[in-house]
Amino acid sequence: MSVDRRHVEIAGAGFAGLVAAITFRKLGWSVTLHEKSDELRPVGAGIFLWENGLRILEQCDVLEEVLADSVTPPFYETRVHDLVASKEMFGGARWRTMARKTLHGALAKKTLELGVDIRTNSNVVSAQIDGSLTLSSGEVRKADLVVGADGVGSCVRDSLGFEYERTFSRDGIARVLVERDRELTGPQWDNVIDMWHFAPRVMRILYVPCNERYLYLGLMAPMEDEEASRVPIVLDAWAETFPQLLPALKRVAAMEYVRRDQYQTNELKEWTRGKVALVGDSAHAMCPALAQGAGTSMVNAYTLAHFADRASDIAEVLPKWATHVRGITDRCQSRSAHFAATRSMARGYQFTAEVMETANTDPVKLAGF
Ligand code: FAD
Ligand code: 5PR
Repeated sequence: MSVDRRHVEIAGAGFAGLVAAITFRKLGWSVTLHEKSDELRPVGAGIFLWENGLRILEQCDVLEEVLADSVTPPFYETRVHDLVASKEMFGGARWRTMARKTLHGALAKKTLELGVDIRTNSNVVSAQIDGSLTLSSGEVRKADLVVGADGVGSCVRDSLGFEYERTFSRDGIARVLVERDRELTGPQWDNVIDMWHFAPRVMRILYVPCNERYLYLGLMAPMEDEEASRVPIVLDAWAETFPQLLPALKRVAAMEYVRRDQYQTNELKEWTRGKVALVGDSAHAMCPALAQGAGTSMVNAYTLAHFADRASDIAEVLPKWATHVRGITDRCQSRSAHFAATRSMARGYQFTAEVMETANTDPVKLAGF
């Protein structure tokens, strides 16, 4: 049995915090994970993972479990005004679609198995560069390293005054998980279908099979289109543009609570300060166009743990880690922002080798092995 050597305090049990907790624990650290909610639960609907994220699942020993409850659709199809613009298979590269609870559930279970000290209802209010965390209860927790994985509204980040630039794009998206319907079966409904309409108004639905049971739907429209932005959704407006999806849209219209987000990009000058490191959306919230929000979060959490574990001086290694990994994240973030701003994913065949750089990154190599 490994002796607990060093101690890490992690704020936030999203994908970044869970992967950080698992990786540090596997390296023999003692780990406390703070989650402000009353239980570990996922936010959001469905998710794509690519080679980079799937490798992380391998490293966390949860790949089999996630594969059993996810799919690789035959094609990633793009349609404009109901005409097929492209059908992509990413040159055989691995990709997978799933419900977010499949991924979050597998990671959460693993943190428990590994003996991570998980504290729910634990609200982090600030961090200090000497490696301590302050909770809303007033308790101060000391560690060799503090990880701010507390998402886009990060208290760890804001309490330390990290500077960042936040940009919103013009579109918003409602993302839901609905039961699959017998009316939407047959081979064509097994594809991811990204359906764009530009006239008479801009409306898009990203249709994503997650497994036998669930569909992930993203309903996108400009923020200024009041009717198309309304939640619960206005069924007539969506069904007029997407009549073929009527059975699924009826299910969406019947949902009482539907969350809608505006696309945003946060660019930080630094990701680290003293013995504090930010990972995931707290450091690099990005537009979802390349479906890499979660992938980059998990990769950065994993590489952080390995850099910290190898270092004798944590404060000294953190900026080196950030410099080493962030180029690839920054490029993904700016490409995603560009696709969101120009809506140019609609042209089809946008997943070039350059654009797929992040998706195809091997995190194990990136961590320096
Ligand atoms: P988060 O997942 O936001 O996790 C942060 C965690 O920290 C949460 O559990 C939160 O409760 C906790 N927390 C926050 N503040 C505190 C505090 N002060 N103290 C303690 N705990 C705290 N990407 C996709 O690829 N596909 C999608 O379908 C998709 N859907 C999304 C839907 C929503 C609603 C959101 C917000 C994002 C979505 N994204 C999606 C983006 C992607 O999910 C994120 O990039 C990824 O989840 C980031 O992970 P994270 O761990 O950094 O942050
Ligand atoms: N791809 C994915 C996605 O969830 C969204 C987008 C692209 C997987 C929206 O959430 O461009 O809006 C997108």
